[in-house]
Amino acid sequence: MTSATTAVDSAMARIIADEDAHVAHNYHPLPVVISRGEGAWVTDVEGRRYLDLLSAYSALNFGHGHPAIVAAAHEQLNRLTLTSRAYHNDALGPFAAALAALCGKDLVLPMNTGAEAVETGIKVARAWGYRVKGIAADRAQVIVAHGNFHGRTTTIVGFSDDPDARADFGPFAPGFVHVPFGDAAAIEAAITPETAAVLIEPIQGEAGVVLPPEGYLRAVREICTRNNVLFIADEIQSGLGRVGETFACDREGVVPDVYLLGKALGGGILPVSAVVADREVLGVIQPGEHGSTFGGNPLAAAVGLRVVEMLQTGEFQTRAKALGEHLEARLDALVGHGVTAVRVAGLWAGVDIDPAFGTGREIAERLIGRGVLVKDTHGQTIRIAPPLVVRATELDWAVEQLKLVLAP
Ligand code: IF1
Repeated sequence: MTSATTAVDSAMARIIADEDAHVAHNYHPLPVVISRGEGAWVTDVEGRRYLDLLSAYSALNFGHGHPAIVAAAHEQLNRLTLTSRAYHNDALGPFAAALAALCGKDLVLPMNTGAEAVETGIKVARAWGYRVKGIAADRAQVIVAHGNFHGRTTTIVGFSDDPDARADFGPFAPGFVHVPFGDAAAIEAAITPETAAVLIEPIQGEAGVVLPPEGYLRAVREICTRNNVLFIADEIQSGLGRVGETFACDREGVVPDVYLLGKALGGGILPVSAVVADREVLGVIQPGEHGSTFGGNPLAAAVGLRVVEMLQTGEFQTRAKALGEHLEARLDALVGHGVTAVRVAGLWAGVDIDPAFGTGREIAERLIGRGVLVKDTHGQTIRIAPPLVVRATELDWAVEQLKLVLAP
């Protein structure tokens, strides 16, 4: 080890020690300190480059520092960043109009984080249940799926079935009914006159990129329509090009009553989320009944508008579909060679590691040494979600690195 390397390593160690000393330990980060990002690549404090196959859990669909998004942010940053919704501003309307059109809906309720969009969606569904469907006060039920991940607020973790997400955070809100993910008949059986909505991820992300059986989303759509129940699709991670379509629901030609959007809607620059639905649903919310200091701020709206404009062409969706097929073929070749199963939707893959070759975390750590960033989830699975600007040759190289670290 040269003195220069020692010095540099100690610089990295100092940064990690600082973070360790001053930041709450609510994460266990992988041992890499990133200081720059461009496109699908990031660079650490020692100048080493990594292909980013996590994309901040799909918040970086357009890559690090996409020039068109950065330009939109700079223009707005130098003009007006925040007004609150106490006043109008000249950025929110155009953003909401474009996003509503992208979704084929009437109205947008802008928020900031994904969890806020989920919480807002639950409030809207309950208000619709009472004011439109006629459910008795405080009796509304929302059907959710086992294995769900919708965020970290106490309401949301209250209907999670992940012990790590809910331990010692109770008491929890009532009004949620669990069914197995992928089982439409179970949803039908769980519906009562007090059911206001079904809330599901069209593809379960945290669970390990779990795809439902073909036809599931169509069945959920039909069951919700027939029972006058809102179909709320949490597309916060699966939406906005990730799965080779604008939304994961598009894979089955299904339009939910409510879209929950976030992550990539902020262009990888700032938190932007939204609840998008027709007037008959979102119109139940009256002035003063819901809000957020930053929700719909001009900077978020300018970035969000640019993101929507980039999705309107369909180029990112087409690219993700084609590259996803390319990626799937290469990952499938690893099955039986350190990999036990692969699940792919567009440029989003869950790869289950054979325990004989290591845990998901161990594989992620080995990949860091080869310049590839992934994230493990639930023990044996690694998630692969590159920015949609990634190149086929970069995917080939990354899968080759995975093959090399899968040594028994
Ligand atoms: C963490 C997981 C992914 C989401 C869906 C809502 C939200 C998320 C489908 C809430 C957020 C993030 C949160 C982050 C890690 C990451 C994650 F591992 F936690 F589950 F992506 F799979 N709906 N997912 O995936 O959005 O409030 O975070 O903006 O909490 O560790 P948020």
